[in-house]
Amino acid sequence: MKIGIVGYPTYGGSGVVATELGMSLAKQGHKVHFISYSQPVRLDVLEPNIYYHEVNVHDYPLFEYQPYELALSSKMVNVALKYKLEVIHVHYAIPHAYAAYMAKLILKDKGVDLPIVTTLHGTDITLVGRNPSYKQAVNFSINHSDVVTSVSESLKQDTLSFFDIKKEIEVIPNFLDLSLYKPDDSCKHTFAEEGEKIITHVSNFRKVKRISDVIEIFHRIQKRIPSVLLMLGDGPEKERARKQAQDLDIADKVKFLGKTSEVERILCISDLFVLPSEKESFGLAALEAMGAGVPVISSNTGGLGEVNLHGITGFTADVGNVEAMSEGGIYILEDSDRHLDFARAARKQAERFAIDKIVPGYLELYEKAIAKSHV
Ligand code: GMT
Repeated sequence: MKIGIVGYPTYGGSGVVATELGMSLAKQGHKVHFISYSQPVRLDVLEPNIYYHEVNVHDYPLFEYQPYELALSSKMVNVALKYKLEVIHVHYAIPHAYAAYMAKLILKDKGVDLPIVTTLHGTDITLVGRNPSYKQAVNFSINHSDVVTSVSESLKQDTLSFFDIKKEIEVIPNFLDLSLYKPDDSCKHTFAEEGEKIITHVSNFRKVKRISDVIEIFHRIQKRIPSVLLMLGDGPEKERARKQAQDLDIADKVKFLGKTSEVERILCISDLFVLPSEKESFGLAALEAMGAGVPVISSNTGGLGEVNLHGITGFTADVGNVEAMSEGGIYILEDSDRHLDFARAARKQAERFAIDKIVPGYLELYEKAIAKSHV
């Protein structure tokens, strides 16, 4: 199959899912064409069957805002025609689904029918998409996609309640490559003293992640359990978090590691993962921790409860309930047999989301969409 994939190239979850999906399809022999404004961070362009097409936005002094959607639609049309794409899969509705619809119309004018698959990821619905500035266009482009998927049941329900949706939404959860998580404690001493537990958080440090709750939860846990906090990723809330750690006098225990390519290795030496987000349609970061056999303390917002099973793989609590989240963390960490039970359950739950179980679902949808377009 010749497949186009459009997504964000950055560290955000939707970009990671788009990239991992495309690379997995390429390994199976499909020709996968990535279209984005820069090369996706996890994309290995040297692998066979992978092609990368950069969207270039031509600047002009008249523009205060560059017309990215226009350039993206044009690029989709050019790639579709040149490489005879059979389907195009866009990740994150804004502006990708809208640009894809325009590309579809242009192609139709040239006698080509290109089915569009749109995957909704989270904030494109729950935060940005419902904003009055975008709502009409998002609603329209979801309804005009040939196939729509969402990464959790919760996100599907949010989409149906925030928008006027006439399309069936298929839930295809996010996935992970379990072979990347290999138990190896050898670098634990790099971050923690003998007897200290390692607590980890990974995100893009946006407000929605409630970074100050991460620090507060750790502050409470480390009073009872000797531990360090590893903060992986980067973003707008990072400096505030650093200051909070200083004010709480725990700066020496909170280590900011920035954007790292060693996420899997660091998860494999972690004892607990913390994700207290305000909104989280799925929580891929939590799933990745569970793949490494790390119990998770999270909020119960959005799709997090579909990933982190309360009392089994970790604990969930209402957004902002740092007391319950830190008590849950202490309960898991204070008894090594109990910790092992949670860790094993976390890994077992992650196995339900193994890449080879989930990706065939996307292929089936592509086939259906292509078959429909030939009718
Ligand atoms: O919030 C992020 O980390 C980035 C964002 C994205 O779209 O890039 O993540 C969303 O998509 C991820 C992949 O499907 C989900 O795992 C995240 O839960 C979701 N984030 C939110 O809903 C806030």
